[in-house]
Amino acid sequence: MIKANTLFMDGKLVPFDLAEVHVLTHALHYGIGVFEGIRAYKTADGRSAVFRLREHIQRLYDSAHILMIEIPFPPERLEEACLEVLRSNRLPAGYIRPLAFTGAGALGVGAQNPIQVIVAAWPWGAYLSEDGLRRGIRAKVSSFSRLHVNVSMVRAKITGQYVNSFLATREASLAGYDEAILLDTDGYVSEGAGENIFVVKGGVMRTPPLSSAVLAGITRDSVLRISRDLGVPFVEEKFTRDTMYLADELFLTGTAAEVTPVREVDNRRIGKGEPGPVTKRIQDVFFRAVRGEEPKYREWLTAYEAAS
Ligand code: PPE
Repeated sequence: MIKANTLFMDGKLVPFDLAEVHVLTHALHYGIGVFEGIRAYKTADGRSAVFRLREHIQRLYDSAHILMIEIPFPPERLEEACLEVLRSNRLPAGYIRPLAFTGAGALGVGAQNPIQVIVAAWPWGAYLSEDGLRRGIRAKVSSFSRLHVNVSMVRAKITGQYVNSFLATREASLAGYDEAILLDTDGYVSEGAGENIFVVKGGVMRTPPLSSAVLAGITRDSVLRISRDLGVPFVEEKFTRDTMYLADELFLTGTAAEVTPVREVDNRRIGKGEPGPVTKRIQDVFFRAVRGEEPKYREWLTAYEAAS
């Protein structure tokens, strides 16, 4: 159960327990909302920082633009709201969840109700477990396909689209796996239920291109930048399910999942069945970057003081 002191709702900080909506809230019925997941980390200098705050808030507005819902605040206000929520809850690290959704009023799919906005934050440890981050997880290709590009809006992080991810993760966990990997409707690998995916073979990294049915992950973008700087060759191209089985290494990236190695897919061991050298290097630089230990990635961090 998530618990906090306050959260941001429709323009101001409100007590956590008073942040309520009506049961006839339009978004609750039709999934009309856009959201983000952002992480804040403790940094090496004893302070704290939000990772790639501007890019996440920009993606929230891009998602809203695609869905044609207008967020009644400028982006700078929501960037500030993220920091306010962290400070007011005295969170030196945590997960931040901005959400904009169609509020109560009329019902009917096309009803035009006021847009409500919240930003909440809470502590959230490793998404796919600490052990998963260290040793790698076991994944299963889902029987559900990633929504076709003409069904979903892949550039947008729309709440309703997560029914697809929900079905896939439930199926995978009931079958005893840690996470689901979804293929697109042509049968090519697209992404995890809440993560982008990378394979490594012969020292070359591959990830599906942004022209396919994948979210333009901000962690994906960070990993590509880190790979370029490390001199790890990579290509953005489609690949098939069996390419995963034959990979030397496989890993998932996401704000919640960070950089999580995958040690097994569909009961086939990946490489040596443990995180490989490329994955470990990228994971290491990524965690150094979020903690402010890599000067060249400082621009990704927005510093704040947790205790005010
Ligand atoms: N694909 C999907 C489908 C996805 O949901 C995420 C994030 C990503 C890729 C990676 O994107 P990025 O966070 O920008 O690197 N998933 C979010 C929600 C997880 C949840 O269970 O809630 C997240 O990681 O915050």
